[in-house]
This record gives sequence, structure tokens and C-alpha cells, in this order.
Amino acid sequence: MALELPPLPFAYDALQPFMSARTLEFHHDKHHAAYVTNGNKLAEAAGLSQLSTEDLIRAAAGDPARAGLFNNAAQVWNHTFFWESIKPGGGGPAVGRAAELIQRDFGSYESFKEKFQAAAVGQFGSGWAWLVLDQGQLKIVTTGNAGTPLTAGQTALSVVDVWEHAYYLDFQNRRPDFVKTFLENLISWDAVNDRLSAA
Ligand code: MN3
Repeated sequence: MALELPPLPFAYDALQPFMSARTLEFHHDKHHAAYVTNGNKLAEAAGLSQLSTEDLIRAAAGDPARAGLFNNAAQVWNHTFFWESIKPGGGGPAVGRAAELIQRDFGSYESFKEKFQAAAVGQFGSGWAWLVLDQGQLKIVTTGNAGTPLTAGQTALSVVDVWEHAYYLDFQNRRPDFVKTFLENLISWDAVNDRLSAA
């Protein structure tokens, strides 16, 4: 199977009160799981089941005949990356190398926070807001639907899912409050620093 559903890297109730167990049950066990099931069916039909998730995404990107495969495979990768981008006790100003690069590329943590919040809230409809490394520079980018920095030659460092299913049970339509909570209470700077070290 090209696509797999890893267990969440924390307990379902570990992010409360910032992200509820009920949100995680639906988001991981229903939404993320459905992308895995559907993506594997489409990969098998296309004869691409032997590929890794990343290679499957690259093989389907930009090919209108493989749009469904791309959407499901990229959503699998994006969600697994999202779960690894948040943690219990997360949030707050960046630390370590991430803090140095944010200072260098955004001027200050407050400026980064303001720009990230604006980008995530401003993404029209479903999508994702990312912190990426692009040619050695930190950048904030958004992608619509299943879009992923993997196919843009950028190294993903962190992400927040801004599809409504990510926050509706906890925040209803208040995406700005969800993004603020991501930044203040959930984002894992350890994960960002690990990804910077590996880049
Ligand atoms: Mn989602």
C-alpha cells in the first residue's frame, strides 16, 4: 500500500481544551482515514501502489487525469505532517534555530505571527497555511484544497489545516480564533527545529 494512516502522535484528549478529542476522532479517524482508503484505491487502479507517498504525489501532480489521486495522496501527507506539527504544551514564541531565522526573515516573532495569522485567515475556502524554507529563506505560503509545498520545491516546516473540518466542532466559523490557538497553544517549535536540522 502506498498510503498509510499512522496513529496520532499524542492521545486524543491530549490537546484539550485547544483541540477536542471529538475533533481529533473525526479529523484523524474519519477524514484522514478516508483519504488513505480512497488514495490507495486510486493508486492501485493507476498501477502506482508500489510508490512511496511522496513519489505518488509527484507522479500525480499537475496531471488532470490523476487529480483525484493527487488530492487524496497529498491530503494523506499533509495531515500526517499536520499531526507532527502540533503537540501538547506547544505554542508561543519560537525557540532555537527557528527563532533566529524568524528574527532574520520576518524582523520579529510578532511580525511573523501577524503575517501567518493573516495568511491562514485569508486563505479563501479550504486549504493550508505553511511555514516553509524556500531557497534558504523562511516563507509563509498558503495552498488551496490538497495543495502541498512538496510539489513546489519548498521544505515544509510547519502547517495549520484551515479546512472547516479542522475547527468547526471547537470554533464553529471562527477560523481566526483557531489559527490564534494554533500559534499560541499548539504549534511544535521542536518539530520546526528538527525539520530545519534535516533540511
Ligand atoms: Mn483536515
